[in-house]
Amino acid sequence: MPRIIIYGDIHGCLDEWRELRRIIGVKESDAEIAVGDLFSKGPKPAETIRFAREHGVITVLGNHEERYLLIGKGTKKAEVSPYEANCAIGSREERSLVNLRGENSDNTPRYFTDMNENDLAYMLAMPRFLRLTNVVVVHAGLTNEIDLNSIAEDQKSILTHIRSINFGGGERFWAEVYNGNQGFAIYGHTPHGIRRYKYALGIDAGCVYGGALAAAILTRRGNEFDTDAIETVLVEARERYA
Ligand SMILES: [Mn+2]
Repeated sequence: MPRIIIYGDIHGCLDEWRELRRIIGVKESDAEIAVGDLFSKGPKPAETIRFAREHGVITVLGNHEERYLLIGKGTKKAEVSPYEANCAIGSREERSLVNLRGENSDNTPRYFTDMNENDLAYMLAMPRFLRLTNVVVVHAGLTNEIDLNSIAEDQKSILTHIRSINFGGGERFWAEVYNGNQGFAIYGHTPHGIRRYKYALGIDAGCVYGGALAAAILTRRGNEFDTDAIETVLVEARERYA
């Protein structure tokens, strides 16, 4: 039976990702999804993007891809702060490939020049979330106020950045208070390991920090997925990269 395999934050840890895929025994018929942050901090950024593209992996936009695209637009690195940026990724015309390569930019990450136009096109096409009937895949998380069918501009960066929120006068991790109104959420971004909440499952096990790379494997139950039977698989980091 075809599987849906969802990977946590890879951050350029391509060797661990290959090993994880080997252990899972990924087949042609499986669908692969990554929760975003394919690069930054880790050893093989451009190679990881290329690998994802060439293997037909659907990657949900992470804050690092978002930031990369904003910098490519000409926004100075220091000016890109999570909530003010509001994911202001412009039109396709604004995001010229020359700028995205960083050829006109002072804050050019080393790996810009390793990427080709297909890699960039892959990044530009990353969705902010993926809905799979009763499951939603998002990089960082959700709030109970967000309606993914009509998400406001100023809510978009929440999906790529959220960690704690104000709730009842105190700070709480978003997933502790999420009521599941957009579906069962599978997310990365916060490297706290495999963590299960009533309506969410975190799968960033901090590979780039010397932790592990995780995958969640979904099993179908009719048209939906059985969120009580999500299998998780982990591969330990080969070293601490960040
Ligand atoms: Mn992140």
